[in-house]
This record gives sequence, C-alpha cells and structure tokens, in this order.
Amino acid sequence: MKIMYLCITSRNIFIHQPMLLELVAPINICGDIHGQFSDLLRLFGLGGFPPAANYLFLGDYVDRGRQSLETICLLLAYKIKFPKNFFLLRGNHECSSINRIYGFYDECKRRYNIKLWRTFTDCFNCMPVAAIIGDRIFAMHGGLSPELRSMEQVQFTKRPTDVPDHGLLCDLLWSDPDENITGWAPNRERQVSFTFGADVASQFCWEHDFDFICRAHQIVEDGYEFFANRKLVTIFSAPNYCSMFRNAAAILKVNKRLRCCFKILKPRRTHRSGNDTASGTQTPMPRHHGGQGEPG
Ligand SMILES: [Mn+2]
Repeated sequence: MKIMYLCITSRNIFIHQPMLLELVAPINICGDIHGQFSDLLRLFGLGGFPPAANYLFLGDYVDRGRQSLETICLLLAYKIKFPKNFFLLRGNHECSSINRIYGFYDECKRRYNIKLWRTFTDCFNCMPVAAIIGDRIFAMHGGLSPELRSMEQVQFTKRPTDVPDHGLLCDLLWSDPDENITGWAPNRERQVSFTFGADVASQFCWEHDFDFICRAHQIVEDGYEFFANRKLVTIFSAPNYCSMFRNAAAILKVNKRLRCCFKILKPRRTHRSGNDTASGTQTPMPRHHGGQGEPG
C-alpha cells in the first residue's frame, strides 16, 4: 500500500536527520494543522507550494479534523520529495496514546486498518522534536522544559522513542507559556508538564543567545501571538479550529536575513456561533487510572 511506503520512507529520512534540526532561512514556519486538509492547501496557496518555499511545521498534523490521513500523507510526501527543504517537527498528537483517542486511530481503522495506524506510530516515533533557524530562533511544538540546560540534551535523545509522560521530551511537546506566573508551575489545563512565565522565556533566550522562541500548540485568535516582550511567539495554522472558533491561521515567514513577517489566512464566517469558551479543544493528557473524564 502506498501510504505504508510514505511512512517507511519518511521514517528513514527522519532518523537519518538530527533530532535537533539546524536550519537556514528563508523558511516558512507553520503551527497546528489537525487534519484540516483543505485549510492546509490554502496555507500552501498563501506561502507557496513546495519547493517554491522552504517549510518547517511545528507538529500536530493529525486528530480533531476530518482529514488527518490526507494531511499527514501530503506532508510526508513533501518530506520525501524535498528532504532538505521541508521539515516536520513532532507534536504531542504524533503519539499513539494521544491519537488513539482524539481521532486519528478511528480514521485509520475506518478507512484502512489498525496496522496502518501502527505503521504511522513507528514513523512518528522517529520525528525530530526541535529546530534552530539561523542560530537565532528556537522552535518546538509545546515549549521549554525546566530540564533543558543544553542543546546537546535534545540532540542526543535516542530514537525511536515514545513521548514519555514527564521529562525533557514531554515538556518540549506539551508545555505552555503563562503570563500570570513567574518561573514554573504545573500545567493544570493539560494535566501534564508545566507552564512557564515570561521571565523563563526571556532568561532562556539570553542564556542561549536566541532572538526568540517559536512554538505552536495553543489556539490564538489572530493565528499568531507574542509573549514575553516578543521573546516567544505562538503560531497556529488551523483556521476556524474544529469549526468551533473564528480564529485566523498564520505562517511566520523568515527571510534570509532573519527578518520576520506573518502571512494570515482569515477565518471563514461560520454558521455556528463562535463559542470561544468551548472546552475540549486544548488537549489534556488522557488519564489511564481513573481520575477525570476526557473532554474532546
Ligand atoms: Mn499540541
């Protein structure tokens, strides 16, 4: 089956490229897609279809939306066709215990079979988890980790690997910034990892000599949102997320001199009333042993 070929071939490319990617500009950076395939095509329409532009995606390709398979297959196909110009980081949904629950498993089972889902898991377990662009921008899906002291820790993390429920890898894929705290706090909404204050983001950039941190993972109304006096930016690239929000989607365009601008996909007017307090769209860690129910 051709989808198996995409998984196996891209897995082989991922594992032969670094866990911590070192990329050069110009490059377009995109956030969460979550199976919104027609919106992904609109996004490429805006930023240029590969290889007209280089790309870095920050993870969360599957789950939530209706076309996870079309989405991940197109992205893996581009990875295979343009391995040195098209890059995919791992999101917290590129993890079997998460996408077993939030849609991807069901889509694989309904349209193909469970074996295909397992083959995707093998591929996701080899994806890189962070990137540095032009020595100045540090990118990941979720955020920082209190355990992250040096870039070598990321670089030397062995693959294939599942996403553990705590530690460096978990935090890079799950943590969130929080403007209401200083330092670190438990991530109550997700029930996994941490939140970190503006002080943490600023201090990290200063210590590691980065201009800013670029991450995804949270829906933001304009498609992008600054934090910590522009030392961190959130990019979200699924417009009208889950057909429940009226959020825009953004691409961060980094030119060859590392100047940045945003390209915006405006939200469609939806027939539903935008309910911005809808729950279940920010993924919590599933509880395996009793505890709370699972929204979403
Ligand atoms: Mn996420």
